Amino acid sequence: MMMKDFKIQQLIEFETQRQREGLELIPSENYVSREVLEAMGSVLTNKYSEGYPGKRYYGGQENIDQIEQLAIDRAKNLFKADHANVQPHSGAPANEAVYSAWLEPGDTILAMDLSHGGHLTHGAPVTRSAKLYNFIRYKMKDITTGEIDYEELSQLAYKYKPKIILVGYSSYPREIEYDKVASIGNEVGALLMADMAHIAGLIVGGVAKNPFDYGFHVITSTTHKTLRGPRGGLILTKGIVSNSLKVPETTITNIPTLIDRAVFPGMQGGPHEHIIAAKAVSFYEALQPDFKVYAKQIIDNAQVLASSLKDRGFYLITGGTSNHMMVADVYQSFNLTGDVVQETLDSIGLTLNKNIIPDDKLSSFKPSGIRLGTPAITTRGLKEKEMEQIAEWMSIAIKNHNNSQLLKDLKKEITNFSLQFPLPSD
Ligand code: DSN
Repeated sequence: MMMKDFKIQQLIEFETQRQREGLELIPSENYVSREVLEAMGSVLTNKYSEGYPGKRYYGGQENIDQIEQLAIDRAKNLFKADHANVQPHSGAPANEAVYSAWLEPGDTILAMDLSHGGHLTHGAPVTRSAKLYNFIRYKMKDITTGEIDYEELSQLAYKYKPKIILVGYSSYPREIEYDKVASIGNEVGALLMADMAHIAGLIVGGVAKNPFDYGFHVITSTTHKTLRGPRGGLILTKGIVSNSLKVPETTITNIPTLIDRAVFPGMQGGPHEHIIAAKAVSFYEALQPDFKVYAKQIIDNAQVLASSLKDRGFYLITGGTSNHMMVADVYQSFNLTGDVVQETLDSIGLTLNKNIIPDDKLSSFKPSGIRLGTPAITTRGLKEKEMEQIAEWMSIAIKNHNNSQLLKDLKKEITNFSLQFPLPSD
């Protein structure tokens, strides 16, 4: 399509080219299908539809209601949930909506320390939630294995009686023992909340555990990471929404109703129905049998990438990975900070992100670590043997980060390689 706005058109073309010529290793990114892109770019963006299917404030909803209901039904099916709210604009508002549905200002949330893997919205001091609520932190017990300190978690839960215990992380490469957390949470009467943004696609692909199987009450997620949908958010619960107009009491039975009201009208106005349609399309794709093959390949690739990196001297936090991501302490391994490694690899077409490591002595702008993962490169069709090659490129580039000619040669090699693996939307 030719746009009259040449500047934006050209920048979109440059970005498409950048994506084609490089390999995306940021573990929270992915490449969507053409169908997902087309739903996002549709006339659905023209429509206002405050409310929920069958209960809207504006007319003209006969198609919108069906679209949103399909998204809801497919999300429920994927996650074995009783209720889904598909309206949150992204992961941060999804988490905030749960907090505001269940908590009063000043209430306590027990969540993972941010340097040990917790997300920004799990209480980073700079966020609105951290100003409103009282966040208490648990950590890993042992960063060489990644085992969470469930004993500390239990002690903190008894001491502070949190209203929410939150699991699910942004830079944690191991599985969570949901049963242990659920039994602690049930003893202290906390809402059990799992932020599954990073591993949602692994759960629905059957290669990671589903927190609902262990009695969790609420799952939040983004839809654009391993789930491979549009940029957006999602909240899933057990139980059904009440049709009563009365203000619901803060009980577990009422959690679906409390959350729906916290999203709209509590936090958001008109839902983005073009994005909701794209969510529905990506949920349809995730329900197909080949999504299970994709999810398993993400893990298989991550296993090979982790061991290939270790063979080349990368010190991996927790010793490796059980999911799609790895966090490497490059300061310890190569005496380079994460930002230098990120820039070096960017220059050869491998994109990953600098990342703090547990209890990092350095700053978040110049941290000790990097974070990388396999969801996007697996979508491109890369398999185990290409993981070894990526680790080799990373190692050569990092060890020769001052050799600009060598980096240029690597960039050419990686461009030629990447072009053999088209984007799914090409
Ligand atoms: N920015 C996302 C990530 O990279 O994990 C989380 O919001």
